Amino acid sequence: MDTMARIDVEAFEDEWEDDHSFVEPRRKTDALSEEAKRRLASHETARVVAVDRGRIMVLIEGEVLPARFAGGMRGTKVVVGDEVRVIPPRHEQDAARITELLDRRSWLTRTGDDAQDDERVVVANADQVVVVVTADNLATGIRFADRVLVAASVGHLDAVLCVNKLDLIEDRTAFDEVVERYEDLGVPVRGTCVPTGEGIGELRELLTGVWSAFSGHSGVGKSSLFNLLVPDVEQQIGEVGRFGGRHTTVAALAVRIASLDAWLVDTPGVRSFGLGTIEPEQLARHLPELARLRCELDDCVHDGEPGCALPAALSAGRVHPARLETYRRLLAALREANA
Ligand SMILES: Nc1nc2c(ncn2[C@@H]2O[C@H](COP(=O)(O)OP(=O)(O)OP(=O)(O)O)[C@@H](O)[C@H]2O)c(=O)[nH]1
Ligand SMILES: [Mg+2]
Ligand SMILES: [Zn+2]
Repeated sequence: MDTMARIDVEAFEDEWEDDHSFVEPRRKTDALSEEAKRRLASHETARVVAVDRGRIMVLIEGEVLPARFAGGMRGTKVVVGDEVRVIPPRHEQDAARITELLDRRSWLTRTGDDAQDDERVVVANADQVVVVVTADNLATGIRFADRVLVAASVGHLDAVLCVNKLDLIEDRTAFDEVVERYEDLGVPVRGTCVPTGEGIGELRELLTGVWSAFSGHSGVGKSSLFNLLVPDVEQQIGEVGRFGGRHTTVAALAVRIASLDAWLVDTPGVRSFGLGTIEPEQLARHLPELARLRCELDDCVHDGEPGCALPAALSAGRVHPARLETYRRLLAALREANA
């Protein structure tokens, strides 16, 4: 049953007009009276836990409820993880009304491809992104992961790398090498296997006490891991809404793991992770081993400039050749896209 889709928008806005207790949120809060500010602040804060097309579910004091934008908020977009102020519904069948979108602490955004600037926020306010790749497609996965790591740096998130489907490889040399390379950068790496449960405990440990969002290509096993990590997820999905039931994840969904004091966000798989909003000159700042370089030029992009510290760092092993290759590839892609 889909109650939200049946809400009559006009009736809804009539009700909104009549609601004199409510303060027009479009106005700058500075322009409001103290009394109005107090009323606005008294609206409860809620967390967006699911968004599927127009449908929004929010968590208010432990309860997951459908929500709609209040009249003055039309055109606003929220994503999973957003904090909003809401007026709780008066009747059980009603939707909560979102009256304000609060500032984001962090954001993971991507564009369709590097040439586009159609920024899509994958998740807001998460502490870390868990980039899921597969052991049998490691090179492709790492190219993807390097992009997500840049986006995580831009959006103030930490990152974890999860190499799933360990059962599909026999020789773990390449995997071991990836562990070393990324742990050196401060990115924890965990190898996992859903059928055997290998590595799940180690992954779970990294999730404790924080908000984590999965990111990865379609079919890498994000939802399988999610289901393993959140054993009662079926029940929670039932509560959250009517989005489930398909194999390929179509909408982001946040679920709380009470035993870990953690939140986990499953996201739909993506084909590409575009970095279209990043200026080529800014890119190096988001690769930690390059950000640390002290070159003569402040705005060195480590592309043959005089006094560049990169060659020395490379021969001293402080920059991994594979990561440099990544950097050069991304730099070329962003330059081409900006050209
Ligand atoms: N062999 C193997 N298969 C796995 C493993 N983890 C997941 N799978 C399988 O991979 C397929 C895709 O898994 P999903 O969990 O749906 O992948 P996803 O990343 O959520 O995909 P999207 O929702 O499309 O983004 C399913 O058939 C899973 O059973 C694993 O560790 N080993
Ligand atoms: Mg999925
Ligand atoms: Zn340099």
